[in-house]
Amino acid sequence: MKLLVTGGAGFIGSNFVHYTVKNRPEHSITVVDKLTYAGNKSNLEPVADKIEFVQGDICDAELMDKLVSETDIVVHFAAESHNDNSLREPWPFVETNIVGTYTILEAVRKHQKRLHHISTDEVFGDLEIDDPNRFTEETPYNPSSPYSSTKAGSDHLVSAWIRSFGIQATISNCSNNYGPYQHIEKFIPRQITNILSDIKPKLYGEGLNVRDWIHVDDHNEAVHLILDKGVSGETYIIGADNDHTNNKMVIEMICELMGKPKDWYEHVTDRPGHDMRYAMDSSKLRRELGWQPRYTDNNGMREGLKQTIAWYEANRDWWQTEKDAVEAAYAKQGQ
Ligand code: NAD
Ligand code: TDX
Repeated sequence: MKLLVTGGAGFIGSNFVHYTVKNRPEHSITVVDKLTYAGNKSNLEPVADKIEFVQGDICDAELMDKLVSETDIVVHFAAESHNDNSLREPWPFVETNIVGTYTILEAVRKHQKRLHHISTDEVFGDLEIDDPNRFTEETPYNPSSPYSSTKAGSDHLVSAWIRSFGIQATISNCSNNYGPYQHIEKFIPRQITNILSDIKPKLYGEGLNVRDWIHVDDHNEAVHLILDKGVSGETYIIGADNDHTNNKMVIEMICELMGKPKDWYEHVTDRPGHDMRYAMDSSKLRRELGWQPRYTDNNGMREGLKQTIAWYEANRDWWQTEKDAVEAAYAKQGQ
């Protein structure tokens, strides 16, 4: 199959490309990526001779028309993805996440290709800390931030194009990912690179917020199962059942794994509108497609974090030049 991977120079997209080249060599890959601050062509360096790379914007209708016409399946990762940035400047989120997805949908409709749309658990809003419920494919949408509302909008567009125009498409909503190549503005790599820079990790508010942390390879394996066996028109929830780990516990685990006292961190200003708890019920994906994550529970997360820490230690050149600017932007907000 020919895959067109949007956003393939970003965190999850580049891991998807590496994973596919290694484990699914039957696929050929074209990556289209605008190379925003979050995209880095060097993320694809190890597989550069095995893929085609096009620098371009998913909002460019002419380009997307051409690229989609030449592929079998579009795997759509490209997005503005960071909540804190969406609170500082929402417009790029509206443009890329909504207009970009619309542009892809129109090309998919015209050329009768297939689409897999990558989305997030954040479209469902949040749960109270003691709420035993988990998000399922039937949970109503209730997004909180400019980021999550534009992702919700993009999901609705995909559903409407399936129903109104009969396009072949699937959607997946995944929880928080971690692993190599994640931008250092995000929670886990920010704390790892803080410690490597002798800066104390920064915990928003009390740090009781819960995320269902999933290793990026487990997410990408699920995406491949959906490409192989997913039913058009269906949505699949992806989560690792790690939903008892709050941010404070994650920082303590990172401190411990990096040889610092467990409490070597500081509390900083909380995120406005900060979602409290996400929890995912991925039983449909497990039951219908046979998905089984490898990095489950706290032991799995410790193992995944150890590998991730080792990657940031070994790849200082990848993040060092951006560290001061990222921290300066956070410092302006007291974070
Ligand atoms: P990322 O910010 O690391 O990467 C996004 C990539 O998209 C970058 O390479 C960037 O250059 C590219 N891009 C942005 N705007 C573009 C445009 N207009 N045209 C072409 N390329 C553009 O994001 P990520 O964390 O890898 O997330 C990938 C996808 O997964 C997103 O759709 C996100 O909503 C979703 N998701 C992320 C997580 C997570 O924890 N990171 C969890 C669930 C879902
Ligand atoms: O320095 C920090 N300290 C802190 O306590 C940062 C950067 C974050 N946090 C908190 C906020 C969140 O509760 O950690 C948690 C995780 O924060 P992020 O890494 O910014 O992720 P989140 O906002 O939960 O969203 C992520 O998961 C869902 C991705 O960025 C999204 O793209 C994805 O859709």
